[in-house]
Amino acid sequence: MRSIVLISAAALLVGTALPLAAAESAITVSDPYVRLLPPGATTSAAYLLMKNSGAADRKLVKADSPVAQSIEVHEHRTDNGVMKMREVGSILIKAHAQTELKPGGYHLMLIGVKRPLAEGDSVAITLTFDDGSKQPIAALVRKVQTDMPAGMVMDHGAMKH
Ligand SMILES: [Cu+2]
Repeated sequence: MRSIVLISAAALLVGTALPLAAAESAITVSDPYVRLLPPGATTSAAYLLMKNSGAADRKLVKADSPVAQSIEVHEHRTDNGVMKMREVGSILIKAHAQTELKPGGYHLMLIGVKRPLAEGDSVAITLTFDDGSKQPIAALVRKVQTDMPAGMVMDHGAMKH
């Protein structure tokens, strides 16, 4: 009987701990990757898919990486046929929905990349959400197929922030 009592005590502990753990991990990140840039480039972009399994809307407010001096949360938008990008304060991931960061849309701008990034390299990025929770991810460097002309990509990389 004693062991049964212990088991139910343990179950109780797990039961109380789970809601907290779930609150921390309502956002699931999948397929994070960083755009491969030509040698010498020090600005790149990271893309990923965020799924919110929680009941509350969540916002991505910040990202950091040891390989970049800073990371800005950006959005690409086409205004009158001209593609522009701007810094946005946050990216919304609605409750029970998902938000994709992808070429031509939202992205994380890696500024001041400190070392050359080769295809297949893993880039550590820490995401911070509006509830204060943080999530470390590992983004693989990969070639990104794009419809943008090469000049546009170069402009993007050279853009002053
Ligand atoms: Cu950008």
